[in-house]
Amino acid sequence: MSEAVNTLEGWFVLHDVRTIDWAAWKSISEDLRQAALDELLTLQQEWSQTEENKLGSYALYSVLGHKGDLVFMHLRPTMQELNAVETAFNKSLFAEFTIPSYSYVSVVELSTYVSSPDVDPETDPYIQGRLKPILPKTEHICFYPMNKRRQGNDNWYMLSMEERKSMMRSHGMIGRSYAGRVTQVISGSVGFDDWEWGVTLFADDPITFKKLVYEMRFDEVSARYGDFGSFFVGNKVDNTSLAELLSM
Ligand code: 76R
Repeated sequence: MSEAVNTLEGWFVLHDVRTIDWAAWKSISEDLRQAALDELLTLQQEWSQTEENKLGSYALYSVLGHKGDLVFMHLRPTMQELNAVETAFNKSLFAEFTIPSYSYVSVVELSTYVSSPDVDPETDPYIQGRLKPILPKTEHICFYPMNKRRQGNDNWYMLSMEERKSMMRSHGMIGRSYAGRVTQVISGSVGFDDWEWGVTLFADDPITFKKLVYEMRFDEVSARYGDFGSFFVGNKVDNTSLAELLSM
């Protein structure tokens, strides 16, 4: 049996994609729409406060295409807290005008393929910061789930630790050449959701997503062992653009 890599886990993650029921939203009064928006802004204020207190993080993007209209990304220290955020939103007036279209449950994960053995992950501020990330406020988000392939001769889980380490090193080198242009949050979802990882990328220029993902396709770990789910791409929504997006 090959040796499993040791992983470090941080905050739990929920990607919650909603489609707006525009016909229903349009059919209610301006006052009711305003009340729903105000309540949503109050929820957002709570989420921002949690983020300021470093007890979680939050991002809201409007999704392009028919896969959904909004993606809420929440991070919390426990599954209970994450579930509470989801439930609070579901009880809100605005949620009555949304249809859940996709969700993904995972936990921020760092593997130790390329980590230094001299560092104590429990106390190292850099590692702790990556495990409990405050999400960047970039203009765009890109999310997709993925697996490592287990098929015939292409079985990631049958490779030796040394082989996987060397491929992950090459992967990390490509990633690092995008430093400053993209921030990635890798979250593990084995046992939690339908794929093995969630990949969330943040960038100000959406072309960076295309370039990075394309370049990685040529790298062995993605070319040979990567299987990918649906891609979601979105634009940042702040309070002003949220009001605009929802105005009739
Ligand atoms: O943690 C680290 O930064 C060290 C190096 C590193 C690891 C261990 C790293 C760096 N990644 C790691 C693990 Mn990654 N990553 C992806 C995708 O589309 C594709 O082809 C794959 C999706 C992208 C775009 C990406 C970007 N990475 C992983 C794992 C877990 C593998 C396992 O445990 O078997 C997955 C699934 C995965 C997938 N990666 C980086 C990036 C980028 C941009 C970096 C550089 C980060 C930096 O140094 O700032």
